[in-house]
Amino acid sequence: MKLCYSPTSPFVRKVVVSAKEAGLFGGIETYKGDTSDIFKGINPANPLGKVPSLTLDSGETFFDSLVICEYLDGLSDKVALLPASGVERAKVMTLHALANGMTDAAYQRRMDSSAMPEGEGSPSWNARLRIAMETGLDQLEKQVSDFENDLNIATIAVACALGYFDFRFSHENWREGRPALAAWYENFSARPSMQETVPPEA
Ligand SMILES: N[C@@H](CCC(=O)N[C@@H](CS)C(=O)NCC(=O)O)C(=O)O
Repeated sequence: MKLCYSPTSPFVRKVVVSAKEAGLFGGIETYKGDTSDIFKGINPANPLGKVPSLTLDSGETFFDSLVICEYLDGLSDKVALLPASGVERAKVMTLHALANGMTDAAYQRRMDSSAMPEGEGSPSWNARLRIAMETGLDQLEKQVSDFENDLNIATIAVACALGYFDFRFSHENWREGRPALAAWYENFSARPSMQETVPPEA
């Protein structure tokens, strides 16, 4: 299996943490996306141009990050990243959607303010995305006691979202006023899978 990745992508990090927790990372080869032309995107294996994607030895390619995590989960009996069905599955998927949406908002803000040509960013859209990040954080603070002991695709996604906020938006100090979430993250981010995937300095 080959994973197209970027060392700073929170979506890639979610896949790599999941693969490590599932005991599968040793069987995955990685290669970097091509960042030379932002208009083509960074990953030719995905028509959307995004990382991550996972290509099997048969040539079959999967994306996006949730699809890859679900596929890996099915290969491993070390952990259960997703409940099989029913309300429990829908709850985990919803928490994952919240964390992924917050990550996406943060990533879009970052691209809007830093990667676009000078003067092309939109302050109003950036402000809208910041609100999604903040209300998402407030929701997680309320909900953390429901998931604090879980290791699954949702808690991995929450940790990768918070790690990305630290990486790109540390000046906005998401921990302020959210002590329960901060304490949970402190504990979760000590896991070897998280420590081994900390993004490099920008
Ligand atoms: N929904 C996708 C999001 C992936 C994504 O946005 N990846 C970013 C890196 S963090 C990317 O490849 N951006 C390059 C581009 O859009 O050109 C997933 O979960 O895999």
